[in-house]
Amino acid sequence: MALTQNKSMLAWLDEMTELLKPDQIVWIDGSEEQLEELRKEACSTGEMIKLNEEKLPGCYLHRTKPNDVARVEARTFICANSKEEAGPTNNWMEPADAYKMLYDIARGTYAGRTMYIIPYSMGPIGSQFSKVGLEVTDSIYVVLNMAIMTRCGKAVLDAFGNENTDWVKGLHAKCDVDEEKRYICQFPQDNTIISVNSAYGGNVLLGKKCFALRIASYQGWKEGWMAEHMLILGLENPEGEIKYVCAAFPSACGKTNLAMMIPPQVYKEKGYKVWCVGDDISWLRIGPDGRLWAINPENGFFGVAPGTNQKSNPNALASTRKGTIFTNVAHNLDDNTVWWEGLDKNPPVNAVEWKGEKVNGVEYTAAGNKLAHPNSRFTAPAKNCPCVSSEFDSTTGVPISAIVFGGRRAKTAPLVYQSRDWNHGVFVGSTMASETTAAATGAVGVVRRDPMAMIPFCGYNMADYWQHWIDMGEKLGDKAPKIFHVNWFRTDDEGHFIWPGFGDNLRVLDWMLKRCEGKVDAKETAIGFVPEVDDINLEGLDFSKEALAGILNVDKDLWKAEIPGIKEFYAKFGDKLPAKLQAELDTLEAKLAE
Ligand code: GTP
Ligand code: SPV
Ligand code: MN
Repeated sequence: MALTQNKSMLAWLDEMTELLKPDQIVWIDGSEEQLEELRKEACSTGEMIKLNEEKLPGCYLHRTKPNDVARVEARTFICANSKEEAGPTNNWMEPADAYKMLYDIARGTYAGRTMYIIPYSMGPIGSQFSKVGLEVTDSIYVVLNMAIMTRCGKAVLDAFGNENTDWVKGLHAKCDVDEEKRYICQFPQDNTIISVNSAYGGNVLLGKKCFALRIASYQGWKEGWMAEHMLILGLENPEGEIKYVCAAFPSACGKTNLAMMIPPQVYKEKGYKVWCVGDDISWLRIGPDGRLWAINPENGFFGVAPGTNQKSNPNALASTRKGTIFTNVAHNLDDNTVWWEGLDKNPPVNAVEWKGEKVNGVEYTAAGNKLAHPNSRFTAPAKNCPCVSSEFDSTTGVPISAIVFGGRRAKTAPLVYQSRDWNHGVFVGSTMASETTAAATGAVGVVRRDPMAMIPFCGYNMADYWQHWIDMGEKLGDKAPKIFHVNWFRTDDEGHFIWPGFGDNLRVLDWMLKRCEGKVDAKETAIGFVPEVDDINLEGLDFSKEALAGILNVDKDLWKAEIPGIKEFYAKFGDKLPAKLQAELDTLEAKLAE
């Protein structure tokens, strides 16, 4: 029986049923009993493997097809009414053509399968910030992941009501998981998402990147708010005051790690604490007090497994110890647990690598093979995180003091710098560059422009998006958060990371918040304000001031060499490039020539 009488929802579901021809229809009501039934069913078909109930209670392992392990940016489309609306950085398809092609691919593919209908809320149910979606899917794995990543079930529909039409349609059909026919399409003007021929994370958990970033960024533009690829953390000082920070880093560049880091010992002793509000996505609005407020629209973490360990990120690891779904990690057959590169130095002898082949893990890794896929992930409930913020379910969100941009740059970008003002900060975000990672298919380690870490996720023309940032800054005025840029990934001549990173990044956050409060001076350079060497606290850290000076250094020649790349990138936007960004570029060029 339908869980809602909402007319617009029922009409669309009729259309989907007619198109997809499922054998059965199951509404996801959000109850633990129903989810438990589905877990059992997934285990009975081999779709999931139940892990050691003592060591990892309520945890499961899933393997995707080897051709389906990451987001597919080349096959992701913004189906806006015109190519110009999608802009030069998005793939575009004419909406009518796209619907026809996608419906032809999906038609009848639920035959012999069940259509699961997932009602979900991005953001706490009933919050003014939140938005509702329906996802239909033929994958239990998707249902179980969405049940962790979102607030879902009957309660969402009850709060939504029967007349409301402001919701997002999401069709997922795994079809044959054929990569030649894989498409991830967003129709911003119709609040619609269609994803076919994949069964991997970011391509199919439609509430996440497809809705909460691509569709929501467009909605935010139209409605006067922002959807960003940003973590949200609270830093509590010894006086018990908490200041909140949002940070945008490209995929697999450290958001989850920063969002739940453990302060270095010297800070812990003084009473500093970090609270995690979100690790991937922020929705930001101007509050009644004129400040910028953020919520995390998600309810769980879909985090990168490799590199997560007791030392690098104990809070993330703790989050994965119960009620978690692991995807494409290695299976340790000795004790029915999981393993990944960087978990510890003891790969299991008796292992199944991520593609499903039984191997001797010690020999296999010694020969240079990876047991877990580099983009293997955990789906963990946010409530599992030992440092989850008490504001996690707040319907009004948290006020933001600082916005941080960052990426992977072996050279060029210093450890940290601050923009001169909001518009200069928008310029810094718009010219961000980072080395690509395994989070998307394609080459890894290639430097590309990734403005605000949104290149794969902006649902409209990026020039309009930058103008929207500038407009938001104007509305915020002197209440605007301060904008910074960080780079944890500077390398030495042997290619080793110089800065220790992880928990020690708090030392840099500390400087940023002191800057926000006007408690510390800085050195003005051509690219913005850089810390004086003595102002980054190195107490308790085996790291020399000379090394720090090295990674704070702004090399004018390297920056001059950046300019042609920025110009080339900006040129793609033609007349649409906001004049204020062109002016910032001219200023940078002039300052570098001084
Ligand atoms: P998405 O979930 O793809 O959006 O990624 P993310 O930005 O949340 O990245 P995450 O925190 O999962 O980090 C990805 C990789 O970067 C992991 O392998 C980490 O070990 C590594 N990493 C994170 N923080 C640091 C750091 O401060 N220094 C160094 N050297 N590596 C880091
Ligand atoms: C990212 O790639 O930025 C992720 C993982 O957070 S996915 O959900 O697959 O997009
Ligand atoms: Mn992400």
